[in-house]
Amino acid sequence: MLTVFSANHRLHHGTELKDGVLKPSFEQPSRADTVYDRVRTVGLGDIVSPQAFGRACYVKAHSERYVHFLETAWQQWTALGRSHDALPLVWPVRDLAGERVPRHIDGQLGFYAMDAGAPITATTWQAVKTSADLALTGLELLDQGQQAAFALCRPPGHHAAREYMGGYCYLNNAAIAAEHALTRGAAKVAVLDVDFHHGNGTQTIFYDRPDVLFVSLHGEPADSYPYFSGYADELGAGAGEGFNLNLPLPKGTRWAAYQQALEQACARLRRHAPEVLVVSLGVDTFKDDPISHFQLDSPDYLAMGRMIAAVGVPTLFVMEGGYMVDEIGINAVNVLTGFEEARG
Ligand code: Q9C
Ligand code: ZN
Repeated sequence: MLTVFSANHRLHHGTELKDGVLKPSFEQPSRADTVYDRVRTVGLGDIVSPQAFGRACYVKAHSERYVHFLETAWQQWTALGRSHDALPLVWPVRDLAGERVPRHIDGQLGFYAMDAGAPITATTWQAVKTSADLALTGLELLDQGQQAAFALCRPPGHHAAREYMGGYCYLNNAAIAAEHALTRGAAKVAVLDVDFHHGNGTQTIFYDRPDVLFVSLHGEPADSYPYFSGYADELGAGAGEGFNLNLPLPKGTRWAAYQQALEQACARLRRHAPEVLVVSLGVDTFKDDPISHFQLDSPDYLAMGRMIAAVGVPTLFVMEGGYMVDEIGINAVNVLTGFEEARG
């Protein structure tokens, strides 16, 4: 399996609020470098560099004004003499309208963010667009006849929606790749999200559409970030009703229960019969993950890869979360080697 990678991910390293204190983010550069090292150690396959696609591809999944905001936020922030990470402080919740875009950068940050978990630094945009380019390049490898590809994306993407960032995510790499598959002629696409956190961004981008099925396994929202989405009764809307499947799982979920839910997910994916499967590959379901509470162990990821292979569709893996840096490489690459073993 080919891996798409760029060192540009190192241009993004920000801070986050943890227990009320601003600290270096869990979403740090060593994550992608550790996965890269593991890809090389096991000899997964060649590593290729991304092509530059540009905003025409990004705005299939996002609005023009949001992409423009991401491009210009740092310049607007520093124009006020600020030099630390740009973070939002105020949001248009419930009865605060939130329809007009504020002129002030502090207002724009709240308008275009779901939380304070996506800091913007001087070089964040360069890393963000390269991350989307990795996913787009991976999709084109499938288009050229590869059975599978791995986009080693960083920053991750699945919390980013059409017009907002959050949860370490800016552009939704998986959604951008799914849209690109449609552009390239696929009629039906599916996204399987195995990150510990609900892929709220991907869900909302495709919520009212039947052409992109979204299936997610995640910690139940009553206990787990992003708290406000991921319930089992979110089924899709309008023409998209029945094309959104959430499988929330309780705290402490182990492989036996996870496997059952994944089998249900795979059955739904087979019934959709997509021409391309995009997997939002987060390994923050690992037992020692510092911000999550599932109990998967390293060998379980091999089994996960075998089950995904049995869906039998050309598959693009897109890296999402996973914060136990010591084992993120083993776990992520186990999914890929499990997949390769099963495909033969
Ligand atoms: N104590 C991804 O895995 N912070 N994003 C949650 C919980 C946000 C995770 C804090 C976690 C975002 C891509
Ligand atoms: Zn996650």
